Amino acid sequence: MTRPEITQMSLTDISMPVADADIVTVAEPDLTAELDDLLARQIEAVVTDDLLARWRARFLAEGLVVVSEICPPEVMAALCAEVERLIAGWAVRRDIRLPTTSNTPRKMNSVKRDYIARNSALVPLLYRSKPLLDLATRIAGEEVVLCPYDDEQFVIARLTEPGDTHGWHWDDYAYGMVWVLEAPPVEDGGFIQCVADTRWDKADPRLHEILCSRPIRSYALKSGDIYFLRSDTTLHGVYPLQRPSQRTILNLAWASVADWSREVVHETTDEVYTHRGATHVEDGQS
Ligand SMILES: O=C(O)CCC(=O)C(=O)O
Ligand SMILES: [Fe+2]
Repeated sequence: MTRPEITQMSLTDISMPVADADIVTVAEPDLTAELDDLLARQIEAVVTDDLLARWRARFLAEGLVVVSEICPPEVMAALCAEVERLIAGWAVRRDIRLPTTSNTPRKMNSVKRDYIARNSALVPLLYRSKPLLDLATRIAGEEVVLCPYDDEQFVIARLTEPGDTHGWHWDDYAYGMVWVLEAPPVEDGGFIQCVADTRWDKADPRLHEILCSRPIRSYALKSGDIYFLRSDTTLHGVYPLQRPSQRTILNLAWASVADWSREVVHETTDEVYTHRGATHVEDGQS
């Protein structure tokens, strides 16, 4: 059996607009195979048993592990171009505070899941990519599956202004793979911070108590880095930008099998990524 030919040209084709198509119908089998093949080959080449053991130990200890090596450069380049196009077309400005996380702020431009799913083939393909889910499963030590709640599956966020931040929070579902497409120098802020092994009580989040009782780890990531996060039990937030700059991420949110049988109330995502309180930037159409 021969492998599909992999070219920059066909990756560019993956990132063509697919207006008003559903993600189930946009994934051309050969493009799915091409992306999966690229990722599988890269992962096989870089993730030795020894590296996997180190990633897993760090993930268990810190709730976050940086896994940037898994992405071939041509996939990262195609993804950056794709996210740029999605932001230009569908980014919406958010500036809100959320009571369920002790009123921490969300000040950012974001593209919500529906707009991404309707206008991108590449992002939904990445989200469902078997080699990525398999790797996540090996790091987590349990099966990592798609998120049962569509709106939380993937999101794009860009910080640009001084004070822009994705404030301290937990996510509703167990796992996230965050693709840091652009990161400012650490002196400008915009770095991710975590408090491992913490629990979210939505009725009484006691954020400051948790911050004061546990060590906070900060990660100076650079453009092109990727991290895997235990997002439901790792308190996390992005340090506010200190000056005009640009930090852009794509978050792929996955679930545990247990998440599928849990009752989850989604008020945080609904508040951040639905239209309430949103103002448009650029040529946003939402
Ligand atoms: O921007 C980041 O690095 C984190 C994103 C995040 O926590 C989220 O989208 O829920
Ligand atoms: Fe998060």
